[in-house]
Amino acid sequence: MLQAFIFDVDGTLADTERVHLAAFNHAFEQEGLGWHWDEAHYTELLAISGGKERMLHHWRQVSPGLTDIGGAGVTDTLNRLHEIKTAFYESAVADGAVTLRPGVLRLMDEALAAGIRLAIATTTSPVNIAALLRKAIGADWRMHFVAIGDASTAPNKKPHPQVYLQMLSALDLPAQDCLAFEDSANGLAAATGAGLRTVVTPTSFTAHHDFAAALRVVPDLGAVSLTQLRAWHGERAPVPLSHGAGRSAQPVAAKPAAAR
Ligand code: XBP
Ligand code: MG
Repeated sequence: MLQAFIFDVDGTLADTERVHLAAFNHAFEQEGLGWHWDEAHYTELLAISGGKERMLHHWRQVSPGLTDIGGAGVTDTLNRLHEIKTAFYESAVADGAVTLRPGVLRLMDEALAAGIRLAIATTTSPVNIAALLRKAIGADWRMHFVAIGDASTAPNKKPHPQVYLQMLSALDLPAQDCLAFEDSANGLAAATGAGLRTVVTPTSFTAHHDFAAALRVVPDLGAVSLTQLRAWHGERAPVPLSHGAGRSAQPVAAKPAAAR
């Protein structure tokens, strides 16, 4: 029986990557790196989950032998760049740069009213989640989610299933009683790797990805009802776990979702 929704953030709750891209380029310019990612390049770089990992991948692509910039080593430089990037992104989101995608808030409300619990499984940084949902839901946004798995709880980024396994553990539910929502191939692989049936809502950055393993692929959730999600969820047997996936989660303390 469908008991919980587990939402990805970037691309799923909101189409955020254009703002992430602007934030990365702002950090590169502020630090005088001479790097600039255009949308086509960023679309390719999104194959790497995690902003720091993405920048490290680019660094190794453009300057493989470079181990120091301005006296700071790779890790210190990436950490500083990511701090600048995250501050810019947080401020842009607080100023209304992104809104939730169609149907997301309505389905969250309908789910909570029907006793279906909510969790988040993302590779983005915690501050980015708070900025987006504080703006979209309000100061009490955290009360609506039983648990949140993010870059701070799951160091193994998507397509590794760790963050979804953590959420199943926090929800204390088997995968077959949950439904995941994703936007990308990495996210779909992570969710199905944890045994979750997954509804995919692609963005312009991920429309070309392979979503064959999805339960459904829809342009967005604007025309999707809770009744429809229940029917889709009931259509298919649980997804088989990927090899060893069942053993890789460290449980994350769950917080009770308050009534809305
Ligand atoms: C998408 C990501 C994140 C964002 C950038 O996360 O891969 O890395 O692109 O955010 P999701 P950070 O799992 O929500 O789709 O710079 O904080 O990583
Ligand atoms: Mg995503």
